[in-house]
Amino acid sequence: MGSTNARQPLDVLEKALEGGITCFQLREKGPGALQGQEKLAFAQSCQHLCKQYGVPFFVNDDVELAIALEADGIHVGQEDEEARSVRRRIGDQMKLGVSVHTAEEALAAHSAGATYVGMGPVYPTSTKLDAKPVSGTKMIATVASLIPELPIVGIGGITATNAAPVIHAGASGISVISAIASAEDPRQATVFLKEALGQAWIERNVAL
Ligand code: TZP
Ligand code: MG
Repeated sequence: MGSTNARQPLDVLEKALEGGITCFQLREKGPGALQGQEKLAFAQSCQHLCKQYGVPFFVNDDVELAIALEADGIHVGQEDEEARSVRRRIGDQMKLGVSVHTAEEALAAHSAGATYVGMGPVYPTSTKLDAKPVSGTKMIATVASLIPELPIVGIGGITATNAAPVIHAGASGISVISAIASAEDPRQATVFLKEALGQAWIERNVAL
């Protein structure tokens, strides 16, 4: 998150909601991350804001928190609780996102009950320090043709100027942190991202 916005995450979220994000994921981790009651209260504030805009609220990693808040979704990585076990705990209503990096992981996530998979980092990023090597869009294309019914969300270094190849490769959407959170104007940055995505969708449909 950029220095201007670092102390007002709820303000950034509200601007992003005004700009038209279609999903929000709470990813509270790293040095200085809120814990316990503070994390719970912050999560509730984010969820409340999302509800006002009718935007689904997801929790990253923390299955207990997602269940306690009756979140719309939970997202886990390969190093977190196993997707099949998460699906068992959350039932069939809550959405389940799983980060994958290979076709095998995507197939496993699909059969474990994932609603969608996250793939990346598509481009270089400094946001996630323990991110895997940059994957480009090729693996997205592979998974999209292997499991067409499984939505893919690209992540990592995505901006309004480089989002199109992610959609062209077969992703259903993109996920960003810095392109919105570090922007001078998070609302306008969201609008630009949506415009880029809209254009990419037109190009993809024309190419079909
Ligand atoms: N997983 C892979 S890259 C990444 C995550 C959570 C960080 C994406 O952040 P940014 O700022 O949009 O590159
Ligand atoms: Mg994780």
